[in-house]
Amino acid sequence: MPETVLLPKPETRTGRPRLFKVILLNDDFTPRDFVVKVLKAVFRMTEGEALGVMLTAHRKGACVVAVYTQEVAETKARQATDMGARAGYPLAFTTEKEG
Ligand code: TYC
Repeated sequence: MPETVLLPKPETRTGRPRLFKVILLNDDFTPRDFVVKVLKAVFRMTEGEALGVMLTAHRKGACVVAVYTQEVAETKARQATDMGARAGYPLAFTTEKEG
């Protein structure tokens, strides 16, 4: 019987992981101070950082919040979107592959 050769899993890779942007989308209903609260809680932003990101999304329609590995980006986007939904707001965060 030939020996079984265990090959490394395809996802066992070295090198740089793919990065994903978390993007905040504007809406007409979520209060500004609630958006700031979510950004501080989920993305560990200061008040000033959160205000800047919120205002950019408010004025331009969307703003990049931060960049993470795929799993972290998707988890944070879901947690932040869930915070809005639990409070009855349509606040939405999406993710997008970098580059
Ligand atoms: N546009 C909202 C308002 O005027 C505030 C807001 C800003 C909502 C940014 C979402 O991503 C957002 N109350």
